Amino acid sequence: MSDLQQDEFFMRRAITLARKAWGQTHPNPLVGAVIVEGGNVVAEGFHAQDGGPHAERVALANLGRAPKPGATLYVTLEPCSTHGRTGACCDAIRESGIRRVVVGATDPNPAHTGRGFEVLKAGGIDVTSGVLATECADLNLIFNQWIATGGPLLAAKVAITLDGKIACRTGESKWITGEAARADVHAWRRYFPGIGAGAATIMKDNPKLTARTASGEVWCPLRFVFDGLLRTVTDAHLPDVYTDEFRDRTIVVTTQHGGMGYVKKLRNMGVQVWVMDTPTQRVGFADFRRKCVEEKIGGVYFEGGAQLISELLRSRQLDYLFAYRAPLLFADDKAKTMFTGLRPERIDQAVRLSEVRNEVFGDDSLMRGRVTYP
Ligand code: AOF
Ligand code: ZN
Repeated sequence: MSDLQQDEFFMRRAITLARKAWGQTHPNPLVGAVIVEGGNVVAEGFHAQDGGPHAERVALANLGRAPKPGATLYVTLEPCSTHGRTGACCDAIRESGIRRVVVGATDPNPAHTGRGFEVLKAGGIDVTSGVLATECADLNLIFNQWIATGGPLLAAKVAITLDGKIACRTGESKWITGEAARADVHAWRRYFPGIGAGAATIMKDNPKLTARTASGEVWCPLRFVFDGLLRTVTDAHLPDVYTDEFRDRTIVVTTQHGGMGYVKKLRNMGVQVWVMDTPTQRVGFADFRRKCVEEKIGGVYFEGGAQLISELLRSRQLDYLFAYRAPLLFADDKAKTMFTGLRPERIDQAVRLSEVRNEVFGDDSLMRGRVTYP
């Protein structure tokens, strides 16, 4: 193995470790670290939760002795150089006597960016940065957004045919994508603090909006129901998200036009309601974003339907898109289309994804990336 191959090999292990805290560190990042001596991993660590010890310190503690001369620390994120809720990792590394550090992504936190490298180098440590940097940064879609903008990552998931359809002309939509793609959706549901769906989707599908984790347990994120007029609430019927065991994790986002009687009814049942002050009968996503900032909600994963997600796009509030595409063609202009409402006349007026990642799930493929507006 060349030196670069060796660095990438151990960085991959650090990435795997970072993922162990998938969805559990917000608003802090996922970070993994390994200590290598003589070509062998001798200690590992990851950042398990917000406010907890950092990955580098966990790995050093797990080693339980001084690193041997020639030891290398691999870490997916630039070590912190300030004393936050925990001491600066750069200090811990310098004190440990480790002489070589290999880093994945640069920390986008303005308090840290680039400083960690300087501090380590000033301490006589040999620093290699940027190893699998894209993969390491990709661990932290939400943290990267929150630390740079102070706001949440509003993301949407769509499952479409090759011609961009989400249902046949009859409305049949189950299932466009296969099982492997749907399992990946569950993993992303676990990553995001909140899931969002519109009133139409709640009424049509009565979804649970929970995630099945790899170990088979059920995880319930915050579940946002966007329902400006409270159409999902009637005297006769209520969807499962308002009545199940996780109903205190459901937040109905509505307007003052929604009928205060039903707001009270929901609150009495233990469901949370955000009444947004708006002149229209629909919830504005810029207002929703501001409310997420207030409530410190780092990201929301919108799952439908087409109208809600198109509106997010039209209002330029969609930050990230997960597009699963199945090898199907409906070739029917009466089949339901995912995105509507924009009218580009030239290609350069189109919405485009950047930082694109392509992944394969059986015969389906996922293209995901940051939404950039013309
Ligand atoms: C690291 N290793 O494992 C993590 C880092 O409030 P604190 O003390 O947890 O500090 C949070 C900041 O530290 C966070 O914004 C990010 O810049 C960095 N996170 N750094 O060296 C880690 N979790
Ligand atoms: Zn740190």
